[in-house]
Amino acid sequence: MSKCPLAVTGVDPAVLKYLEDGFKKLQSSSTCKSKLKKFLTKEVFDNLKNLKTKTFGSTLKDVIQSGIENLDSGVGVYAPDAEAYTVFADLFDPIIQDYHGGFKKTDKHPKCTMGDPNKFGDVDPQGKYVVSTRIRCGRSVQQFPFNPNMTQEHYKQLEDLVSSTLKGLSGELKGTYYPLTGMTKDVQQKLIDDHFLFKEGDRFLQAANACRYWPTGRGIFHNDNKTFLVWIGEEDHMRIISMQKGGNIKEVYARLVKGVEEIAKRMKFSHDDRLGFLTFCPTNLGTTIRASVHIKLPLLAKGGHDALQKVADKFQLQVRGSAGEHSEAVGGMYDISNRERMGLTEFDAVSKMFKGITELIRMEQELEKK
Ligand code: ADP
Ligand code: DAR
Repeated sequence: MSKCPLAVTGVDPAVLKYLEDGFKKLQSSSTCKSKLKKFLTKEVFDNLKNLKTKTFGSTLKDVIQSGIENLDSGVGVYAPDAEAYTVFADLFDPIIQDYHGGFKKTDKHPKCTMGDPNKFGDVDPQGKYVVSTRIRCGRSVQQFPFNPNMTQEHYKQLEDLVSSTLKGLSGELKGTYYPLTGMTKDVQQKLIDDHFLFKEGDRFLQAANACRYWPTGRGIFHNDNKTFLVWIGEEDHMRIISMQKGGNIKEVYARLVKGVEEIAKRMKFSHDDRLGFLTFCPTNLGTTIRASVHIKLPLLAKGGHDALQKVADKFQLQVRGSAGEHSEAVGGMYDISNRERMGLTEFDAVSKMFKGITELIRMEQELEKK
């Protein structure tokens, strides 16, 4: 019996059978390299399989089902509610440490520190390499579970709460909410193709039970210029986004800071003293910041994605394709961003991207001279 005050027992026998079969499938796979496989040892599995979270009754199945159904997952786990990070800590903590550059279970994420956006500038003033800049963070609204345990009513309540709160924004942040329900496929696809709206059908999220009742409760808020946007009900309850053409990190970050601070005056977010802001996926915990550029570095990228990632590793940067995660680069344009989001401040996360991209551009220019 767990000593965790947020844990209760009494898991349904059908869930236990799924877990036993899933554990065998995971352990017998010779190709799976997920962090789930690496850290779900028999001891951890036996410690956790009979536990549920106290408030929403989330089980280990809710945590690992995506990684069981998708053996090619990189991580393979999601948190079905805020309590899961505590109840299933034996699995989450080593995964967090492995992904976030050694953030140990005894480490404490720093207080939210946005810092001064004016310390940044334009990472590519000549506009030769950087096509656009995007900085986003995720927020989970207190009192709601995360995707796997959200009912249709939860999605409707979340959408009503967030969209009505965003109506209070003014100035550059003022905008309109567009629900996916009723949005024409043409409008939706144009927003996705223009990198404003989240894609649909991610098999990892589907297997995590993150797409139920779709498109109920899902949508996008954005200002007229589409430089300040908020996603509702995709992977996280909210993704708050600032983006624009070019490499002016200062302007993009300043707008995000203003937007996050304005929204934080109006809503309460799930936050943990040790882990920082809580999100559906453990890769987004802490600052939840992903600061990215769409960038063309033809000489550094001559060897393709993997070659560019090898260079980017030096600066703890992650390389994604032109349409973001799980996509390929089109026309030599890559999405490069900070990889780690925990154990550092929001300002540090953006600073890592700013410094890393500055170095990559310098390296590209050195190659141009040869
Ligand atoms: P997230 O950033 O929310 O983790 P994705 O990697 O799927 O999710 O990216 C979401 C969308 O944001 C995709 O359409 C992606 O092309 C777009 N995107 C990411 N970085 C940039 C950028 N610097 N400029 C323009 N669009 C971007
Ligand atoms: N499919 C998950 C994705 C992990 C990180 N990306 C997120 N959260 N969008 C995996 O384990 O590969």
